[in-house]
Amino acid sequence: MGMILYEMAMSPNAKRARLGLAETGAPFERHEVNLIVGEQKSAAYKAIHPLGRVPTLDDDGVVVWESGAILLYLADKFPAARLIPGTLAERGQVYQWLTFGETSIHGYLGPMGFQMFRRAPEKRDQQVLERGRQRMPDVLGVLDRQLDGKDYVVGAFSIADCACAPWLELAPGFGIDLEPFANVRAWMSRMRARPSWEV
Ligand SMILES: N[C@@H](CCC(=O)N[C@@H](CS)C(=O)NCC(=O)O)C(=O)O
Repeated sequence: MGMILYEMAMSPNAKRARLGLAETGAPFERHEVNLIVGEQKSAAYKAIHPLGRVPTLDDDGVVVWESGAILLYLADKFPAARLIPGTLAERGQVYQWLTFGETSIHGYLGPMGFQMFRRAPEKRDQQVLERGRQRMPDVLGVLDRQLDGKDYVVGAFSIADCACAPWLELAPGFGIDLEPFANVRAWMSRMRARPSWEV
């Protein structure tokens, strides 16, 4: 059966997992779950992801959901892909920035994305959008300083990059200006240039 990624192509959380999968070089099958028509809440899908969200990885019967967990699983399964560094100190940094991607970045941009993509313009909760626009510059400043002098978040490419980049791609469309964050912009360009970005 091999690896199957249940995803929706345009979902940034799914893109995190897909980036990791593409970086391994291993074959995998993509199964589109149509979130717009509610396929994620079907009984069949909830049998593999009880919350009814994407992404989910099914690796020959080993089912993992939560994009961060999928990335960690892939890093363990494919050591030759070097998705995570070797020393505990370096791995600690990857865990930190991977979690930063899930909490600090997704924490603001996820709810903004829900308003932007799932609500009609006149029904959008402006407080959610305003809070994200106010708080994200702090988050971006921290990431920008971390990237100073580095090609990727912890130096070498890792799953931390896969966890942080997909939501940031949407930030300008949500009214968040990336202009002041030159290191973030340069790193996003490097991410877009990797073949995995287009998979
Ligand atoms: N923390 C989860 C978040 C997953 C998530 O919220 N996915 C969204 C798509 S970006 C989803 O499936 N939403 C559908 C729904 O909640 O009904 C992860 O990183 O995998």
